[in-house]
Amino acid sequence: MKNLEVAGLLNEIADYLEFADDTYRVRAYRKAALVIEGLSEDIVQVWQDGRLEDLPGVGEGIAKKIDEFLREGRLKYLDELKKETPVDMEELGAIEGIGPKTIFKLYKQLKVKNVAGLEKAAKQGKIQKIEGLGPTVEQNILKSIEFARKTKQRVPLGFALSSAEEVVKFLKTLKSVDKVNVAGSTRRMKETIGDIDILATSKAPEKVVEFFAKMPDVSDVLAKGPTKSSVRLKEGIQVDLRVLDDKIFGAALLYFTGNKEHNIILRKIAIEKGLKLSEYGLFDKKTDKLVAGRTEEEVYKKLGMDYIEPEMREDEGEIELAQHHMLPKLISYNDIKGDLQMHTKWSDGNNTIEEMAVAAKKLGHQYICITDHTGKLAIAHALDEKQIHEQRKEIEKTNRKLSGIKVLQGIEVNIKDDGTLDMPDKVLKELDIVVASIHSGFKNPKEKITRRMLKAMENENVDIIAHPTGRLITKREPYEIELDAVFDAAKRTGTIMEINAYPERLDLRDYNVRAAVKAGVKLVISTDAHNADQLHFIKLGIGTARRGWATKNDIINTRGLKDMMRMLKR
Ligand code: DGT
Ligand code: CA
Ligand code: CA
Ligand code: ZN
Repeated sequence: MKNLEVAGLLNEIADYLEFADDTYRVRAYRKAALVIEGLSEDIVQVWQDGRLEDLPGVGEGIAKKIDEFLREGRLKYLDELKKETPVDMEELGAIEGIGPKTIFKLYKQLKVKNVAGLEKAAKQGKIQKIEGLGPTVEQNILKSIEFARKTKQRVPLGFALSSAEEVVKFLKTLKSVDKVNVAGSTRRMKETIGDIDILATSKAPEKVVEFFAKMPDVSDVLAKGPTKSSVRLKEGIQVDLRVLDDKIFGAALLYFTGNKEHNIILRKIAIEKGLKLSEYGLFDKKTDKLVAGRTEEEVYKKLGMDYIEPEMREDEGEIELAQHHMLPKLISYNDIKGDLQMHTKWSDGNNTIEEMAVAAKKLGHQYICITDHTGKLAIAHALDEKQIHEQRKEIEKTNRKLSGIKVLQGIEVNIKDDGTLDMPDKVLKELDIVVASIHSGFKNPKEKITRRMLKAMENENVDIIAHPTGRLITKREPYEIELDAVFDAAKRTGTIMEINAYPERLDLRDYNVRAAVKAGVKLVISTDAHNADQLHFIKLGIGTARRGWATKNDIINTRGLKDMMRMLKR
């Protein structure tokens, strides 16, 4: 449905109208946006029937703009508003905690036009003097600017990984390429990526480098030599390629996978054994003879330790475990049997239940759980009790129609300010799985958020806590929460903690997973997919679980349906 898109468009117009100081029209656009956001039928249908003006709050002027947008996919009026506005709304809008009203105020009183101006005004203590803002807002603005700056240069793994996979696929089409492998932080599945590192083997390296630099996605060639090259892709991320001899591929892969600290320790261990380790191989120090290099496994073996999975190579104690043959056996990328959080057209998703089920089956899943939003959450189309019953019928119909995949009915229910849920227990009881999460009050003090969470976990109907820290990788810090207490409660109450695989979330994150595993908490890896293509995100969650040293046994959705259900509270 295009409802959210149209509502977004009207809100964007309202944002810009704040600058015209036209409160009447700002209100009109916001009201219309709210109506369309909450509409239960498709706005395109309303438009095609010529019923736009029947909607409350939609007059002739707004109807015309919606019409133009749905016909042309753009709106001249908005383009003009953007051109006339003296401030960089896009840049300023990305700073968490200030909305269009504040931006307008700051422009009017302090002539703030962009983030640089905003920072200057905050540092000079000018923002706290503005009515309605104050010192806390000023401090938060400075923190948000810092956060935006810190995270801007790095790309979330989800985006980098698909770019890296594209490059690998492209290079494999060239005949003279033998092996291609992703290295660096992307191979370690780190949550953000500085640049993508790729290694290839070939007898004709120059040909490979040439081919690489001419990929259709390349915007700039930053460097090019006989065996290596760096390019910038159109999406903005840098890719480094090195072409090597097959004899030393393992040693090079080990070196360029990193991380640096892990490498340094390996080199020290090599020296203690009278060897020398580099990107060119493992050599005997006296004779300079190559001892190992073709595979990573043989290098680790000659260094006297077990093979260490890339996701663990962070100098977090993994080397010692490998030396004592005590490494955990990590969950593997094909261990997952189902996905327990996703949204459909019933709330803010883009596909039907059946479409999600068919796509999940193609991925090899045996079951999925539909968890559309419910209650009074500020998200469009949150389901009410009646709609939950209607959805049940559709799920049953889908289950009768499809074989090889079982669809469960769940919901994502909001944990309210006082820790109660915004759906009564008698409704929750009837669902297969209940996923609860915090979507409001992110700035509450630590004790309060922790208390809210614990209270929700005490509810016997709550099976899973979704995205437990609320962070968005490049946008929002996690809310403050006492995770140790949460994990204790998870164990005590049998509540499952989610590793949300959505690229912006990865929440729990790697070291939180490790703490949860250590505390004996059971986990689930779910995609939170909002359309069928996003079911692929599961691998990002698995990568995060592996970085947290989780084994198959720690993750409930590595089990078949019956066994998985038995892991839930009820
Ligand atoms: P990134 O790109 O910031 O997300 O992180 P990485 O880990 O991909 O780092 P990058 O691209 O600078 O280098 C790739 C790998 O190459 C790195 O993980 C380890 C290795 N490496 C790079 N520079 C050095 C170094 O100075 N010493 C050692 N021992 N290894 C290095
Ligand atoms: Ca890198
Ligand atoms: Ca690099
Ligand atoms: Zn959510």
